[in-house]
Amino acid sequence: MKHNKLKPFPANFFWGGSTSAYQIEGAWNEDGKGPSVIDMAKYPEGTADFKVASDHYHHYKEDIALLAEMGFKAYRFSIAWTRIYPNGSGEVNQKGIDFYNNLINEIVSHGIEPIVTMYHFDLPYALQQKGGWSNRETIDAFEIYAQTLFENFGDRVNYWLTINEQNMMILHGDAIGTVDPNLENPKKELYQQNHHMLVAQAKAMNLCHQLIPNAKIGPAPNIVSIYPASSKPEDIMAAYNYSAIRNWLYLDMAVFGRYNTTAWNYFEEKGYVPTILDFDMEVLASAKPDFIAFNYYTSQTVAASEGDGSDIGHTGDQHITVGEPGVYKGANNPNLKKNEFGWEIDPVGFRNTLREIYDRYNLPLIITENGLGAFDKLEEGEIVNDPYRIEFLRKHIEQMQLAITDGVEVFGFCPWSAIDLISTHQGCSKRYGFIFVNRDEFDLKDLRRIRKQSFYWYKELIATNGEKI
Ligand code: BGP
Repeated sequence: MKHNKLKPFPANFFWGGSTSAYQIEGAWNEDGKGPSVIDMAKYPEGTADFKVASDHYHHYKEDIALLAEMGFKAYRFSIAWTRIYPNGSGEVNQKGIDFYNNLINEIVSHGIEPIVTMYHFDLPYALQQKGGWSNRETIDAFEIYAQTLFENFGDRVNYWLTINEQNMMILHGDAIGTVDPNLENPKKELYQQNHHMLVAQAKAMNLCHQLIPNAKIGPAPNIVSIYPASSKPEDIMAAYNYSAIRNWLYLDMAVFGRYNTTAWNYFEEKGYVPTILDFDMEVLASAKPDFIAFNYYTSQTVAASEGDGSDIGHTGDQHITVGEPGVYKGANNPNLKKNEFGWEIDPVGFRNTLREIYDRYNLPLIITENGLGAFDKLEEGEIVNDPYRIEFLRKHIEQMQLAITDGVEVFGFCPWSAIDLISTHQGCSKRYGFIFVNRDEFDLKDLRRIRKQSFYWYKELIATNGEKI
């Protein structure tokens, strides 16, 4: 729809940015922290691991001061489960609690709203060794961990996100580093793990409402509009299939507490039906999120399956469609340009996605990731020019405002990433932040922080509540 007049961004809109613990903190084995699956995973040769990352653990005061200088209203970060429970369960590590108390105090003292992801890919390795999410004990461990977070930080944290991109861990966990390489029947097992994560999420949402009634909690999947490659009815069916498996399986469960019909049918067809225990469905139906958080980088396009191996295109990236025989085939969208990493750029798709989610679930929305990875360069005079990032974000913010004008309730935008950090599986040269961190793939240099051109642009945008895009 064309609008003659745009609605302004709501007052108190959460302009902010996002990070995750393992990608920014470093200090991977300090102060009692246990190893996570990410610490133990193998990464492609030539890319940095996550051991030092941006060393935020030792720079957090300086980092939060910079976010405050940009005018951040909210900051989305994750808590490392292994700092709180080094073995996933058992003894609490007080130093981990202390670190996040200090971090949250720092954030709050600058008038920034903390938005906390409880679990962002970094499952405690000790739990993985006992079967990880295949083992129902991990549900109990997550519930206890959630309770510890609510009890220790619930007096200052009003916004909670349960699990980051559960759907990407199921669909692309091998690329992310979360899949146990020893799984015998990975796909079937992953949908069993998925079921357990959904139950764990439901329990955490209920617990949050009981223990800190004024707080709000929601899921944080990666949701994007799925386009059919053509108007061929078979292509449209493929888009329905992939939408159900990629998007609605997760949100239908989080919001309505039931399995999406198409996704369930897919489980039956492929032999992936999970074992469901008595009361699981009751727990799932009882839990209600207060909002939906989602990450959006690109739309995806699919065509009808050819029914053979040719359906499987590119593998190894969480934002490029893979395809599955008999279900859908990944396709390029000839209308869209790609970034340097082959991800299609689709700001209008962002508006489409916002509308699709809101029409379906009618809950307030917050974007917890959106952004552009690029090989930024530090120039003489402490200058980092990143006009491509400004352009990317500007176009997405414009479309978000159009979605708001369409009637979608959006209460925040936290692009990826607040500060440079290590990419999920492409090392540190692929940068996303408003703030440059001076290190190379393997040379840690001085890790000093440098404001990029986008820092000043975003600062002004926030100061004008999005009027000056
Ligand atoms: C999302 C993850 C983030 C982040 C982002 C960018 O899937 O939630 O943790 O890494 O993608 O991806 P990448 O780091 O692969 O460029």
